[in-house]
Amino acid sequence: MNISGLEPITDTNPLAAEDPQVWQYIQNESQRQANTLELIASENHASAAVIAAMGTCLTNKYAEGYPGARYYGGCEFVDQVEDLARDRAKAIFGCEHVNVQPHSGAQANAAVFFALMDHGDKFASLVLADGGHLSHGMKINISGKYYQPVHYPLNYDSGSPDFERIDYDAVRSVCMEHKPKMVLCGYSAYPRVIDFKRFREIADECGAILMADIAHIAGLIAGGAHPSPFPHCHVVTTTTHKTLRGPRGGMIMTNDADIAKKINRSVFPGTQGGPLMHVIAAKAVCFGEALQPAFKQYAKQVVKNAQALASNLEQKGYRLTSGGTDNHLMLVDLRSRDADLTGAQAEGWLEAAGIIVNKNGIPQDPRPPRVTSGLRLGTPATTTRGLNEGHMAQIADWIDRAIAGQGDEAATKQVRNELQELCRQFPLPH
Ligand code: DSN
Repeated sequence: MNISGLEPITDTNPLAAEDPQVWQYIQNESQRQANTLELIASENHASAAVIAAMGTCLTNKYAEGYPGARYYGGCEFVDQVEDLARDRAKAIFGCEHVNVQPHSGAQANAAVFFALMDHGDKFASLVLADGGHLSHGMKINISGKYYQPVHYPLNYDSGSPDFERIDYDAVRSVCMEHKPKMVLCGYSAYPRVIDFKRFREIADECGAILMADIAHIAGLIAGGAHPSPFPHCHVVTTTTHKTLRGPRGGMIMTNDADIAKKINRSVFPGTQGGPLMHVIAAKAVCFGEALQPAFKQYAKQVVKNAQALASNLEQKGYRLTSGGTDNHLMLVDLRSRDADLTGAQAEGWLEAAGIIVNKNGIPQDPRPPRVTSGLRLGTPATTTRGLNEGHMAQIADWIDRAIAGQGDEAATKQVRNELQELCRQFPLPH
């Protein structure tokens, strides 16, 4: 890793002066981010303003409770911050009730489950291995231990035009058979548009609450590049740091006053204590950015870039699950290039060349999660950097060369040198 050009340690930076070791590690990470291309679909580059909000005195404040009803004195200004964050989120997503306190997406999901289901209740979701999330019913997660997941399938018929897409008829069958208390849609590795209206029809037919976890696509929804879960879903969770490009954190939204009341009690004191007010301030800043017209352009460009990257990879012979993408991510089936190639190998070769990705299982992957047959690639971070469809053709070429080189030192170095020139031309926003 090239970390030359680090700023010298000076006593004008309080962190550098007090703890040069931590400061140095942070500088190294900053240089790593600057000198590589980030294609992890769940990562992004937050703005300098978002990052500045997190490094403030709001971290000092205890504010258990909600604005106007706290268990601590001195909350006048943090109340304003939390109200502002909630109001901006309502304006972005067009909903009536928002809780901005969840520390993460998994915490938000746990709070919704705790609010709306009893121990042992059934819920329907997509299994992690098919693109779901660990908090959607993985056996060793609280969602799979305290509640009963029943999983609906994708279409597994390779001859079907809907291969590897949500099979809505099968969702309906599973839901009508099991009568779950909740139906959960929204995924971590699913490249296609989600039909929230169809999910609501199924939920209504089987008498279930409809929950959407829009962690991955929240920024696309905010920017009008993916349909909204409202008014179809009863409750919606998200993270704020993926396509939404804010601080690391979670959020829960609903239009139902009764659900909102239960959710608020479930977040605090049900599953969390004091909110992270410095992070909530950064959420407010992020939401302010998402309300700007430029964010619509950003969201649309994320999708255009993903589609450009997808078609360039397909031209090079890589099979993409479901045949492409409608959103910010794609799943590459590496076996289409070489039956023995694994996600773990490709992830390592790409990282050495300066392209950061994650290995990812593909639907019905015979290999275990630490190996996998696939890669998940996404364009939120490179789009933030200012890259466009033309750059995606170049990136597809680098990906292909790095994989074909199988870690060969000269081939890897060549890609890395070319890529660093692009990184220099498109610096990070912070
Ligand atoms: N770990 C996240 C992702 O990468 O999709 C989901 O929480």
